[in-house]
Amino acid sequence: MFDRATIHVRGGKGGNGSVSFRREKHVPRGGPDGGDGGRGGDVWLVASRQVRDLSSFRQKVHIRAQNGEPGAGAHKRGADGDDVLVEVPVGTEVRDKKSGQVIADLVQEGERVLVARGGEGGRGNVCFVSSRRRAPRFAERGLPGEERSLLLNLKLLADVGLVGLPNAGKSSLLAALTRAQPKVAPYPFTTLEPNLGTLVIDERQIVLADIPGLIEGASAGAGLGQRFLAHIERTAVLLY
Ligand SMILES: Nc1nc2c(ncn2[C@@H]2O[C@H](COP(=O)(O)OP(=O)(O)OP(=O)(O)O)[C@@H](O)[C@H]2O)c(=O)[nH]1
Ligand SMILES: [Mg+2]
Repeated sequence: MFDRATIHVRGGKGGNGSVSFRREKHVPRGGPDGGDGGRGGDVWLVASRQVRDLSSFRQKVHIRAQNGEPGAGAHKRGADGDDVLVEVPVGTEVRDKKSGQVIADLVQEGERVLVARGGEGGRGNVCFVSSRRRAPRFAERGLPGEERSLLLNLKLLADVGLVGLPNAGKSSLLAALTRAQPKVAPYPFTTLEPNLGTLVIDERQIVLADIPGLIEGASAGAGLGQRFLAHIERTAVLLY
């Protein structure tokens, strides 16, 4: 199960402003008319139930939004770059890789977060006209988009977490209560990846999570512990 990934995101660059002067028949020296550049697109992450895990981010992934178009003559503003929506599984925690800070915890279907803002477009030369400078021969450049690396960490969303020593019968219980078919065997650490099962009681659905067995010191990394504790962090009930 791919429950961790690193991705690199970058907003689109803003389009450059235009340096342009009006050209018309019989008007020898037209005024400046260079338009502004468009904004670069933003990168968003959105939680989706269609995505089950982070395996689509297995390889180092670079995601960038579209650049803004440059401005043009006749006061034409460049088109804005398109935003990019990246689907991640519901339950994905998003951290800034450099600071380690949590940016978002996407626990609801459709919940989204802006992770890299596109750059502003540059202003065209029209904007730089003043009483002393009637014909500016310069315009602003578009700004680069925000750029950063993100750590994605998927934490399953279950109502009940089954915890216990290896070989205690957790997977057997999950198999007995739900239609899940986890591997059951008479030796410790049979379960290496979390299993989910759904129990239906009075039209209510309860999701049970079976995780690898825990031994003493799991929270400090003993056995397979630490890595899977995150998956039961958000359950309403822990069943021991
Ligand atoms: N006698 C008895 N054996 C059981 C019971 N429940 C499960 N077992 C047996 O205990 C063994 C381990 O069961 P699992 O369900 O794989 O245990 P687990 O807690 O998921 O183990 P790990 O995934 O390795 O942590 C299997 O051989 C099961 O058949 C029970 O209620 N009574
Ligand atoms: Mg098991």
